[in-house]
This record gives sequence, structure tokens and C-alpha cells, in this order.
Amino acid sequence: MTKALEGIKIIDFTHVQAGPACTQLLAWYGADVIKVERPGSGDVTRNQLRDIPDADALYFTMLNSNKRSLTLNTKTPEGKEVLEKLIRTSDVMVENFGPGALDRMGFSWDRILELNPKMILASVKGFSEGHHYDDLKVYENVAQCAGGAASTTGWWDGPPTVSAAALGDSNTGMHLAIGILTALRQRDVTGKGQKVACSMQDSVLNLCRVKLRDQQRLDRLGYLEEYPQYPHGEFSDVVPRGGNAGGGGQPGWVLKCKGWENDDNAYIYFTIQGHAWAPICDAIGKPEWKEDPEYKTAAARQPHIEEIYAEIEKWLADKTKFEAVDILRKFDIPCAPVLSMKELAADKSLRESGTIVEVAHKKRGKYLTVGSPIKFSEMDIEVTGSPLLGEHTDEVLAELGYSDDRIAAMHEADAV
Ligand code: CAO
Repeated sequence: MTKALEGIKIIDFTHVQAGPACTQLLAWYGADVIKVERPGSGDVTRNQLRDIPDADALYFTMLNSNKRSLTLNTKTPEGKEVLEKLIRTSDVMVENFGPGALDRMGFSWDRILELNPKMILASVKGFSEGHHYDDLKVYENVAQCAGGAASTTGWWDGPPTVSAAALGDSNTGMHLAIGILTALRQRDVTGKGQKVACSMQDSVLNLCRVKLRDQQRLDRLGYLEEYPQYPHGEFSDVVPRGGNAGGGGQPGWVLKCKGWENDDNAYIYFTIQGHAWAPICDAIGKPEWKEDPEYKTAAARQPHIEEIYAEIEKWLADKTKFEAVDILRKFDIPCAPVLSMKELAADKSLRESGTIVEVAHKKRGKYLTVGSPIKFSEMDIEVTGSPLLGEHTDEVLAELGYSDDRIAAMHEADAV
């Protein structure tokens, strides 16, 4: 079976998480992704948070599968020459260096276009070009703070809180992947390359758009009916942090199940979907609430929402999170157990679907990684181990037409 992106050659000039997450996705779908790394050290994540001495860290292996690794010192004349050849023969170059680094290296957009007018140059930066912070270097949590996630996450009486989900890094990489595929499609029509840029702030904000919705509602109404602050608490003039409240039109909360005293994740998320009120009453043994005017409508329930959650928790007290979900699913109630990473790693369905896969690595042995979250009916996705530093250097140089002697000389000069 052919892969959708077979024949697309990508210079992967990325590091840490945002860029590598993007190029890994494209590699899964068949692109030839050549990761360009500094000789000797490579992507900084190879060494960060190591769990096995002398073996690439999971931080690296889980973001760089299905790629080839080429070491290249692009600040040497030989390194620049190799990069130029790569640019001439590739379709896409992806980078997430600090602002201005590519220009300082001698590869401005104008120069890249001169080398290859069909090139798609895809960049991640912390802030978009022209933004008053566009000179800043940015990591995940910085982006979550700048993009509105932190100010709207956590508890109202606590500080702004960042999410464990990589909203700044991997999320921006996913946005960039969409941009690259869009530019490739446009190039099919126009024959021209282009620059594609994603900022981490913008990508976080894109996922926080419901909070911008809420800011405008708050400006108009002075309250937000789905937040825990309503109707008994106070609102200021900014969107508050809402704890675990449902962010849509359905109230919801994380509720304790049997064993919560000793298990940090013995909880379910329970959603009170408006039209499922009758089944909820049946499921939790409160049939009398179905027609009670104090509970019958969403508006009537809101002032009692804490009491309703407390009642559901009483019902949950003798049920594990899995038992509870097995009962509630029969009533069509949107809910799920709160799953720990340990539970997810062992989850049979996730293994069967290829969402969690075990792959082999030359030094580490086997490790778990997250496979493609996108499934295709006409394409199998095989996740392979990440490359060792420089594993494919000679192979790529030979493909570019370099002789064995020239390759040996480049090694000698520490250019590769
Ligand atoms: N050969 C020679 N030099 C190389 C090289 C290579 N193969 N690869 C990188 N370099 C050089 C760059 O040219 C740059 O040199 P100068 O600063 O002298 O021009 C230098 O290495 C490092 O660049 P950097 O600014 O990207 O690195 P940093 O560690 O200081 O910053 C980060 C890291 C992530 C904060 C910054 O890259 C950044 O802000 N990136 C954009 C936003 C982003 O993607 N952040 C998310 C990272 S995931 O959490």
C-alpha cells in the first residue's frame, strides 16, 4: 500500500517539540523526513530527561519516529553547501529556531526561493511576525500563558494554571502540518512555493476560542451561566477560571468514585446533557427529579448544581469509575473514567487501534509511543523507531551526489 505523502522530501530543521511533532506526523504518512542536526549534540531532547544512560531520551524518540538523521554543521562552508543542495532537491523545509536564526545562518526566505522557487518554508515561532513580542524565544508554558489558556485554566481562588497537554508545542506543530499540506495543494495548482508560519500564541488561542466567546458574553451580560461562579458567586470583567466546569452548553464536573480516598484518579467526568435529564434521574435513582419544576429545566437546575453533583457522588460511592461508566453508558450519558497514564499505556483498545504502539530502538530496545491519532481506510501507518544521531548522514550525502572521499573529508572537517 502506498503512503499518501510518498515522494515528498522534507528538510526537518526542527528541535524540541513543536517542529518535530509536525514533521513526525508527515513522516508517518509517507514523507521522506530528513532531520538535520548539529554534529556531536543533535536535537537537545536527545539528552533531556534521560532514563537510560547513553541512549536517546524518550523525549526525543517519541517525537522523531519514521525520520532519517543527517548531521550537518550549517555554519561551515561545507555544511552550507550540503544544505543548499538539500534545498534544491526538497519540497518542504520545516524549522522552529529562535527568531532570526535562519537569516543569521544565511538562509533567508529570499535566498531559499532563489535556490528553489517551489520550496515551502514552514516555521514555528512563539509570536507571529510583526507582533510586538516577535523577538521572544518561547517554550510550551510561555505560549499557554500568552495564548489565553493559563488565565482560563485552574481554580478561581488559585493562580493561572498551565495544562499538561502540549497546547503550545505539539498543537502548533499540528497547525503547521495543516499549513504545509495546504501549501502543497496550492503548489500543485500554481507551481509556486510559499512561506507558512504558525505562532504558538495563535495556535493556543485558536484552541481557546470558546474563552474569547465567553469574554464577549461576559462583556454583554455580566455573568456566564455555565461557570461555577453562577449564580451564587461574583464575576469580574474578565473570563474567570472555571475549575472542571463544562465549557459548552452542558454543565459537567469531575466526580468522586469508590476508592477516591486512596486513588488520585478514581473519578469520572459526568456531563448533564440537557435532553438526557430523565435518563440521568433514572440512572442515579432520583426519578422524582424528572418532573420537579426545581430540577426539570437546565435554568432551574443551575442554582442546585452543586447539590446535584453531590447526589450523583452519593450514587457513585460504591462504584468504581469503570463500573459507573458501564452503568451510565446504558443511559446514553456522556461520561468517561479519568484515566491515568499507566491505565492508558495498558489499554487494550488503544493498542489494537495503533494509538499506543511499541516500537524498537537500536539502543533503547522497545519503548511505547503515541501513534497516529488520525486513522485512514486506505493507508496503514507503521511507526518505526527514531534514528540515532547522524545514522543516515552518509546515505543522504551519497543521495545528493557526494563521493565517498568527499564524505570522508566532510567528517574529517567536522562539517557533518
Ligand atoms: N548547525 C549549526 N548551527 C545550528 C544548527 C546546525 N545544524 N542547528 C541550529 N543551529 C544554531 C542556530 O543557527 C542558532 O544560532 P544563532 O543563535 O547563533 O543564530 C542556534 O543554533 C540556536 O538557535 P535557537 O535560538 O533556536 O536555540 P535556543 O536553544 O536558544 O532556543 C527555543 C530554543 C525553542 C526557545 C527557540 O528555538 C525558539 O524560540 N523557537 C521558536 C519557538 C518554538 O518552536 N518553541 C518551542 C520549542 S518546543 O518546546
